[in-house]
Amino acid sequence: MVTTAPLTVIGSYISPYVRKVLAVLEYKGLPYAIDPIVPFFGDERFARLSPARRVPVLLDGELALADSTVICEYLQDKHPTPALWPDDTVARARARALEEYADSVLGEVFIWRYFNQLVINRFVWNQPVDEAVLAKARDVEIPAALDHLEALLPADGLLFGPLSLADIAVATFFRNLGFARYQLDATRWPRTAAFVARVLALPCFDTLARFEQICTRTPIAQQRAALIAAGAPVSAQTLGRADPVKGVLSK
Ligand SMILES: N[C@@H](CCC(=O)N[C@@H](CS)C(=O)NCC(=O)O)C(=O)O
Repeated sequence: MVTTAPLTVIGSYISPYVRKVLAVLEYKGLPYAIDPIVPFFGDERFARLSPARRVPVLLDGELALADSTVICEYLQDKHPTPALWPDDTVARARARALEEYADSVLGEVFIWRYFNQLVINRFVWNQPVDEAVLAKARDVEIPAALDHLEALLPADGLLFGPLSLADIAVATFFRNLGFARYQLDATRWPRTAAFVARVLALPCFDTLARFEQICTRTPIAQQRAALIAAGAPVSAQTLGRADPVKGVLSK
């Protein structure tokens, strides 16, 4: 369905950073519209809103914000409950550190080294897989990140009691590993596997899964129409363009 709402998110359901913002909007019960453009397919108006040409962008009236953490902090400031951070100062600092780790390290390794080779290079740029980059990510870099998480993640429940942005930021990246058919070895990383399954099963993520699946099965040019037909809250306006362009920070 085509919809209008006070808040609009620009960016595809497939992006882990967009998913992080959508999960926060769902968790906080805030209505939104989405312009589900695949990164690299933003037009010149998009480039003015997001100088790095990256998604997500949040539009709230005259305000345009790029960067998922900045957006989530804004939503938290404007709509404080339910809170995205623990109350305790030390726990809050730990949560922020883990959220930053997820955005930077999991983003770099899971997305730019692994998902990029298998999905983006193939479906956006029509390029062959760089087997050396893929093998290093699969055999060295992803296992190192998983070892790190395995030591931090709880055996039960969530990281800091109630759901926090740290839980959301970690879990979102695993969805993309799944899209790239990475099999997480639950015997080697049992806490991580169970934690990710618990968080992704929460309603704020689960609601998005149907629309993500549509995107994974639909050619980029037809995704918007397919999402409208499936009832996704798609914005009336799009800042999409037909052909991809590399962003400022693209690898
Ligand atoms: N720090 C940014 C990272 C966003 C990001 O890397 N988005 C990717 C999509 S998953 C993107 O737009 N890539 C296109 C590009 O870099 O050209 C955030 O948290 O929003």
